[in-house]
Amino acid sequence: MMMKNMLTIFLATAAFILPNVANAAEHTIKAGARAFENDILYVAEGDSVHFSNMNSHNSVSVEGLIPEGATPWAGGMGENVQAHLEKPGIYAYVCQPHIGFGMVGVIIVGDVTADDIAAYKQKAMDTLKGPFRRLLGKINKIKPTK
Ligand SMILES: [Cu+2]
Repeated sequence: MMMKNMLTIFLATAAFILPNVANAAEHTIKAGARAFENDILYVAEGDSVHFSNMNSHNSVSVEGLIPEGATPWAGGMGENVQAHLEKPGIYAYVCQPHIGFGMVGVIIVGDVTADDIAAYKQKAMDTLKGPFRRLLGKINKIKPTK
């Protein structure tokens, strides 16, 4: 009985101290012919995303359009790269050979407000050039989570 109580206390403490580790989920974004599925994905802080079926594609995060201090990723062609999303906020990414087809996406990590989205959209409009502006269509579809 004593051991069981101690185990319960230990597990409760571990879950409290390590919420991201305890609850981290892995999501998959699949490369279709000329699009990511899903191209607008909502996940929790600490989750990771695995890009799959990347045979003739890549996934590269967009500089300046990931949260401050977040780790960027740059998968090579055909690489089923994994992104660890430790910082809350909005992450934009593209498939470099297919940006012009609109093969771009956004991942929303944790909670974002309407104000967060408006500020992100403004930054995107100010910085994205040429085919990268295809991202604006995805950003316009992001919904506040609180
Ligand atoms: Cu592609």
